Amino acid sequence: PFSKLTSQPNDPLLQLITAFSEDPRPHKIDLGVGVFRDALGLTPVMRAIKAAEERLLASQKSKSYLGPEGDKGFVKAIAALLFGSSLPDRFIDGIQTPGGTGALRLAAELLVRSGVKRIFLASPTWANHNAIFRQVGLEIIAIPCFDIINQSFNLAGFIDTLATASSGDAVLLHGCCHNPLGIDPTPDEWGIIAQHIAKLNLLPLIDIAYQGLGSGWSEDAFGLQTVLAAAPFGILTYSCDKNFGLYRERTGAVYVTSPDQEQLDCILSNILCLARTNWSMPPDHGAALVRLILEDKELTHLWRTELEEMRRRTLSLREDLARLGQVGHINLAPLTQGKGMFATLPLSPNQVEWLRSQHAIYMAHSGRINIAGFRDGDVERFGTALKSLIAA
Ligand code: PLP
Ligand code: TYF
Repeated sequence: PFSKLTSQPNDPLLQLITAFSEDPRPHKIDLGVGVFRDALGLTPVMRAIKAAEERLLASQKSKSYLGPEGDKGFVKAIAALLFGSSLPDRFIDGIQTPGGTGALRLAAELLVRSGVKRIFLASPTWANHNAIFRQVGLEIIAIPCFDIINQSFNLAGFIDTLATASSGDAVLLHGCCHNPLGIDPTPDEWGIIAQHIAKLNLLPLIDIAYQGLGSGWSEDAFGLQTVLAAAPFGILTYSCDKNFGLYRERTGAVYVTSPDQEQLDCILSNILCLARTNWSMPPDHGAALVRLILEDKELTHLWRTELEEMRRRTLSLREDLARLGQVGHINLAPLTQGKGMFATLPLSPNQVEWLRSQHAIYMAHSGRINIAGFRDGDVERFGTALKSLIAA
């Protein structure tokens, strides 16, 4: 029965994890998969998470089923932090999902169920966005609007392509810390984007997986709040896997915003139905920890302090990189304008391969680097490697 199948490639980003770990060179640098790392190159469990785990171990009385909506306290706590009082004219509800990926999968299936045929997105985007939308049968319209040489967002280009959308089409936006470019619209640009989305009657789907790692917790929510306030309906997909360091615990949520409660209830009943057929109910552990942290002042303070340390480390690495300035055709100075862990450099796949074979520097084939992957002293070595690449 399987003779019609053809072999599929592995995710090239996830393959880098194995390739890096098998490389015996001690000076190797891992700028590949997008996990936060400290100055030693480690991704430790956050102290707030460890403390919450101790409390959970002591207090959890049952592991009985919760239901397809997952941990309601978690969903409510994230919504409060994410939306605050920014959407007084909207009704909001959501459910817990297995990571941001689970949220995106449900959102994509909901779009198809609702009769949406096309989704517009700024290109390039996270590879899994394209894969998920394609798999559910949505047509993807790529919007070319990034200038990688100058590390800038081309608003006019974005709006020009968006203007070709029809009423009812969806548009995907990264809430903050764009993956793979690290280039986000400015607050003014968010305002203009929101106006166009509302005027064209498009359905915004906002994916946010790095809240608190860009400009700050509330600053990082400005864009999504602006868009969701302007459009009558919206979908938001959320991941806690970076900002709570939960990764393999698969912790996320999907929310819908609506101008009236009745329609919201109907949409949510469809989301619950989709969750049941995909995974029945989400894994509990990560969401229980996030809830314990957010329901406790002390743990919230500890977590916010750690998150801010992570954000500052990424910022200071951006500054270190920017100080390298112009290296051949690559100008690293604008990297200070970028947000979050990622930046994409104008490197060809051959050049990426060369950096790996000659200098043990690992990054995505697209030229994307995970800025948090630099340990102390690595930025200088990276600069030297780039110079020798340009000279080669
Ligand atoms: N959305 C974006 C933009 C991401 O970069 C990621 C990365 O992991 C996700 C969603 C998915 O997150 P999760 O690991 O929670 O599925
Ligand atoms: O872009 C990244 O590196 C992260 C991690 O299939 C990731 O978002 C990468 C690929 C993948 C799942 C997670």
